[in-house]
Amino acid sequence: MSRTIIVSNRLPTKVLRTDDSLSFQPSEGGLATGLGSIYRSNNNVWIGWPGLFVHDAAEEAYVTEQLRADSMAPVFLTEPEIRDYYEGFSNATLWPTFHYFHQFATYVDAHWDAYVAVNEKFCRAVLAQAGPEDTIWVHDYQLLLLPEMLRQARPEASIGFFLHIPFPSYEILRLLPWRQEVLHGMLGSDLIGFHTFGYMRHFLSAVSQLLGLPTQSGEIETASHTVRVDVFPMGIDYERYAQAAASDEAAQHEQVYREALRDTRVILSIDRLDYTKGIAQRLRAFECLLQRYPEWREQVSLIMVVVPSRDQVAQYAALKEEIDELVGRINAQYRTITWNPIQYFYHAFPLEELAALYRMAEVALVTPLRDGMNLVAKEFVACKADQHGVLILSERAGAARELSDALVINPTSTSQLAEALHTALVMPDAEQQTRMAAMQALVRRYDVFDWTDNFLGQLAHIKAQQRTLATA
Ligand code: GDG
Repeated sequence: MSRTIIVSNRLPTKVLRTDDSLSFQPSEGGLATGLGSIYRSNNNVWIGWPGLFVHDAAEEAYVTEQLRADSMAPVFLTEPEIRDYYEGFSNATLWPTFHYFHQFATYVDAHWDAYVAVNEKFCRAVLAQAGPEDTIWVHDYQLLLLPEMLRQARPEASIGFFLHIPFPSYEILRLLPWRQEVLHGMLGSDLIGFHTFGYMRHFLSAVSQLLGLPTQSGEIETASHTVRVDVFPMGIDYERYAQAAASDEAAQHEQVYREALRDTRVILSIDRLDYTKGIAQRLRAFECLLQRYPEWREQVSLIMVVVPSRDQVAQYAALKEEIDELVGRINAQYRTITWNPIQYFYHAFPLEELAALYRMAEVALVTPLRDGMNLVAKEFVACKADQHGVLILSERAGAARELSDALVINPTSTSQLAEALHTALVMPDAEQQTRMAAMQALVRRYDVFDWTDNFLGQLAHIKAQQRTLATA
């Protein structure tokens, strides 16, 4: 019986070293939820890095055995590999380039070499698991070369690839010295998925201009096979968020928060620390709101959750400093004895508390400068049982293609953002409800399970067509 093999840089379980023992912690990420029912059924498997540097062969065997019991197969990476392949090429070259922050990108040959070598390592790990009839679904920018490596080894395999971040325009992609290699790597797939039509169009244009391959109606003819390219906007586990927000636990948290905030109205901002997320711009817009509309002083609080991420990298450390400084300055200028404008947290919250924040916020401020999709926007919508609340959403988040009932803004404009905040705070209940109901219907219908079914369904269909053609 054919199996489905999921491949991503990180496994959905993180192995942590505490003193002398190891602990296994499940990841809460959207991908882990969406694919949870897939990799745990039918003898399927998820291949990826467990987030741990193993000390010796015995430890490696122990971790492998533990993960095997939960349908996972680890790829062990060394510290130099993580430094050069992950922090280097993935996060300091591809991430900034694909998010249009090319001024932050470094182009280091040794990082590229490590990227190739680690993709090869993943390839060996997949080949050790995959039979000729199996379906292999590769995820994200850390593994762009893997589909073609797999294709070389298994010409008949069924290979899908999904990119979770934006695919940039041709003019940006061509800054990358290894642009052709990257495109060839992706084209090993039978099916390539993107969050939005725009990303797909950029990819097709890059393939045509840089590789000279014909691209017609979402299909690319390579020397060996046809590659189908399509749009699959990723969703969330709607019911999980709706239920978490409706739980007694969330209601209790909300009550505590409301008392602490003295019933001021709440604007919510939640992100990983990243320069793509527009966190500093958001703070300036909040400051502009307080300046321009003094009537909101002491009436509104901004709850800002920033989840630590990549803070060893220079740009991230600088951003953290900028945020600390802005928060300090704005709070110092506007606070009163009984009111603090910004409640700033530099740590993650457990899901129930996060749901309580979503539930109590009247406005969610989701204003990335670039974002593949942005799941926070969808989670906020899922948590609004009473259909009150306004989503302010950047036009440069993939989610804006679907959530057109949000207040869609250009995040570069402080003034526009401040006006959107004011509009959200004075929006009549009936309008909030109409907008929220429309967004809820969409986010509920196109959830993460629908996304998974759609992608794997289309991949199966493509393969079946290929097999029919081959035998005709
Ligand atoms: C990449 C792409 C694309 C955040 N704070 C807490 C917490 N979170 C969770 C959110 C959400 C997730 O983290 C963040 O997801 P995003 O989609 O917003 O952003 P990235 O991490 O950059 O993800 C992105 C995504 O892949 C999927 O394709 O949408 O564009 O960049 O789920 O809820 N979770 C908890 N506590 C927190 O404090 N428990």
